[in-house]
Formats: sequence, C-alpha cells, structure tokens
Amino acid sequence: MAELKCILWDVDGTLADTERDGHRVAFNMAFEEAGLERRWDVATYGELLKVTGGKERMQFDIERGGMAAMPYERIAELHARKTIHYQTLIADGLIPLRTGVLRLLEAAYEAGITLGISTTTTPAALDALIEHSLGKEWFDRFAVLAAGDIVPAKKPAPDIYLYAMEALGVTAENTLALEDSSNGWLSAQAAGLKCVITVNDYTAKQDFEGADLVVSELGDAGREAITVLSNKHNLNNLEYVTLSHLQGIMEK
Ligand code: XBP
Ligand code: MG
Repeated sequence: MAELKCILWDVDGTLADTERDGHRVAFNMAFEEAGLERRWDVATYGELLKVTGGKERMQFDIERGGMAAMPYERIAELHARKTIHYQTLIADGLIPLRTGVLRLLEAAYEAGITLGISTTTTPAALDALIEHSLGKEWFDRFAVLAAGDIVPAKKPAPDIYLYAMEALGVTAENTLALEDSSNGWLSAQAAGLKCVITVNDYTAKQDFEGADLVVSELGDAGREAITVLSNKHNLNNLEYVTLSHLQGIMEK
C-alpha cells in the first residue's frame, strides 16, 4: 500500500487530442512549404504513430518508402518548421484540453501532489500547449517538464519517466502515469509505474494488458458517464475519474 505523491502526465493524446489535427497538420504544412509531395492523411498518420518523436517518425516514413530520402539535417530542418506551424495551430486555440484534464490537474495540485510532464514531444510544442490550452500558471505548477530529446531513447523506452522521477526525487512506488497509447503504457510500465490510460481514436484498439485502468475519458461531473474498458482493481463509481480513484489504485 503506497501513497500517491506524484502524477506524471503524457502530453499528446492525453492532455489534448493533438495528433490528428495538430501535429499531423503541421507536418503537412512543413512538407508543402518545402515543396515536397508527401502528405500524411489521417490513416497514414495512424500507422506512423507507432514511432514516437517527429524526426524519428519522418525517418521511419523514409525507410518504409513513403517520403523521399533526405539527410538527417534536412529532416531536422523540416521538423523545426513543423514545430513553428504546430505552435501557430495551438496559439489559434484549435486544440482544446481533453475532458476532465484540468479538473484532475487542479484537484491534484490543490492536494499537494507533485505534478510533472513526461513526453516525447519537442519542448517548444509542449510550451505552446501549456501556454494556450492550460494557462501560463501551469509552467510553475508542473515541477518538471521532461520532453523530447532530453533523453536519447524515446517511448516505449522508460527513460523519460526515469528522468522525470530522478529530477523530482520521487520513486515509482508513489508515482502514477497518465497515458493514451501503448507506447506510453510500455514506457510507464518499464519505469515501474502504475498507469491510467485514456484512449482516443488512434489508440482505442491498442494493447493495454496489465494497465491499472483503461477508460474513454477522464470525464467530468454532469456529463455522460465515461466508458470503462478495463478496471484491474475493481474501482467503484467510475462515472468519471477522480483523485480518489487514482489514490485507490496506489493502495492496491
Ligand atoms: C507523442 C509523440 C510525438 C508527437 C510529435 O508524444 O509521439 O512525437 O507526435 O511531437 P507523447 P514532435 O504522447 O509522449 O506526448 O514532432 O515534437 O516530436
Ligand atoms: Mg501520448
């Protein structure tokens, strides 16, 4: 039985549905602006999401014969332009937070639980989402923003979670991860963390075997009840996910 002292949040797909209408669109804008023919449609992008990290995703598309081959420096340049387009899309307010995210963040913050970010996304993309979707005060409320190339191996490797926990001085025993994808779950699991998954259109059919709770949304009071896809610890009253549920998971 352990106390919940820290929650580490994934970003893309978990805080907000950024992939289809954010990252994907921004990649296509960078490709078009550079005179490339390649476009990533919604289905293709779903296949490419098995590789985390935008630069790694482009490299993977080249290897599978999608994009024309180019040197790594060119990939990095395209990715830098993509990040600028992504920041503009986020600043335009096109990507809202997922239901229940702000409620649960605020409840945890007020309860004195340490909050952190563990993501494969580029720091500049993360900053845009915090500023425009969460609010600037969250730059101080998150005790660590672990993002992007800060670790050599991205999810599903555990490195970004291990990095965040070391920076915060917390142990896996007292830490819970919030994720949306199998790569994220594998990363959290390999770091020894309990994990709650909120699926989305891209991840709903992925394998979350062993995860502590898998739901359609965090949900909110006064809204339609969430769909519970797996409930390892038989938690009760799951119309929406509360801090008590997360604490209950740690006690199992
Ligand atoms: C999701 C990812 C990222 C984004 C793109 O990260 O795999 O690669 O798709 O971000 P997470 P960049 O779910 O861990 O937040 O282009 O900035 O890499
Ligand atoms: Mg994610």
